[in-house]
Amino acid sequence: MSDRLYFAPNTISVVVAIALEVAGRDYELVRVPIGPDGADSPNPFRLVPVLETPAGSVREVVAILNYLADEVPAAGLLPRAGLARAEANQWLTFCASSVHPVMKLIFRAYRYAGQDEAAQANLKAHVVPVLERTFATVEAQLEGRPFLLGDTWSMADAYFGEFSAWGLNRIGLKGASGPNVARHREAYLAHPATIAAKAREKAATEAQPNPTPA
Ligand SMILES: N[C@@H](CCC(=O)N[C@@H](CS)C(=O)NCC(=O)O)C(=O)O
Repeated sequence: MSDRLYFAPNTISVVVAIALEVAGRDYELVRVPIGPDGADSPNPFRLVPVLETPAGSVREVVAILNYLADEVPAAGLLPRAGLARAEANQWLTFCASSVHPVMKLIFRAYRYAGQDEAAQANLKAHVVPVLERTFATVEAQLEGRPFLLGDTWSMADAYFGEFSAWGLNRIGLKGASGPNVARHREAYLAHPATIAAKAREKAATEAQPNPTPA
């Protein structure tokens, strides 16, 4: 039995697909509804990603990446142990707690500010500077280093790389054009696993035009 990744197009589930590509795992993509329409999502929180493996299900990007890193240590998804692993988790958690939920305040502003457009605009105006600070943190971290952990690529680079693309293309953050962040994002987008995962997601999205309640 192969892994099954419950995904939605253009969401953070692509980062788990990238990890599966790097790890060389055999996986199937199952498109599911998310958000308010996701009543039938396999995840009670109606979120993607969810990874179903022969050993059981895992959700939350940080947990899934740690699981895969331990299952396939030779793939180098994350440093194996010790301070280096802790440092990788520090950046994964930064993405999961300081970047993603803050971006969500913009993408799903109606959820946090109601339907009033002026209230949503006010929320967004306050959120953008908070996000700019997170991008400034990464810009500084990448000074003189190709990757977040230094000379060694890890899944933290893919995770932030996807948010970096969102920051540029969906939000228009100034910090997304910082030289270090821009160079890092280009490397992320050119990585063979990123290209493979995005191509598979596109094909699966076209093959499953209607999300399948699981
Ligand atoms: N903390 C979760 C967040 C997952 C998440 O928010 N996924 C988004 C897609 S990028 C989603 O499913 N959104 C649906 C919603 O917020 O209703 C994780 O890291 O896996």
